[in-house]
Amino acid sequence: MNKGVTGIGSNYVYKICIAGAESVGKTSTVNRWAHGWFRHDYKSTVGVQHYSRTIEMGQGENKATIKLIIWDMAGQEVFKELRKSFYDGASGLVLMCDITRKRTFNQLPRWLSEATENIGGEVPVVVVANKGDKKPHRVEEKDISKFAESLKAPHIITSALTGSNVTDLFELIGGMTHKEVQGLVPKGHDWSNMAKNPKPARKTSKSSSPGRTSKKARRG
Ligand SMILES: Nc1nc2c(ncn2[C@@H]2O[C@H](COP(=O)(O)OP(=O)(O)OP(=O)(O)O)[C@@H](O)[C@H]2O)c(=O)[nH]1
Ligand SMILES: [Mg+2]
Repeated sequence: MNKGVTGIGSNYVYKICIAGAESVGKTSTVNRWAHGWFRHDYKSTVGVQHYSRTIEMGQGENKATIKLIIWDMAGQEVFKELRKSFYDGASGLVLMCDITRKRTFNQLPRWLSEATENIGGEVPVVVVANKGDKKPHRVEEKDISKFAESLKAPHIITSALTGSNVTDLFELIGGMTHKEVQGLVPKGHDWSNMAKNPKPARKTSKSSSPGRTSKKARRG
């Protein structure tokens, strides 16, 4: 299995899949990160879209230039079969729900199973609740946190509209993926002590308990 491609010198390239129900804001979040813009109308993704951006990680000897290739999956049910082939070779996974739609949160275990089965092994996971700007929030953060912790994953609340925590999200999954693929942490590493504040605006250090996919992930 391809667990990410090691580039030349300090350059590394990783494939990250972003999965979750239709209209949770996957494409919007990636567009915010890769291009810096947001569109209010909904144009569902057909199949998959690709984005890439290079980020700098670490300092001193640990400094690395990392290119993330994001595979933005179509969330609509009609693309279920088509999606299967898109997960191959992914080194990291972002599971996204819409914090204003409980159903999209309840479906995350199903998305995890789909990704895990088709990636064919364990990869680091970040659980994301998007549309943090929008009210009412119908998914409580404690439930998001509990689910994420069950996967040993960090969770983060983002807004593609305002850009809140979007950069943090990709730095988080990029860093986790890089460390795992390059063996900077042992395989199966428990990320739960990784310091990452998903809510910088509040200056409260919400714990991040990073995680990974597992073949034993429960189905939803
Ligand atoms: N208020 C608010 N709206 C958002 C946010 N992110 C996305 N949206 C809106 O939600 C709708 C769906 O966004 P998309 O990014 O297309 O959702 P998606 O998950 O890619 O959907 P599929 O491609 O069908 O799987 C669009 O109308 C966006 O403008 C957000 O953070 N806040
Ligand atoms: Mg989309």
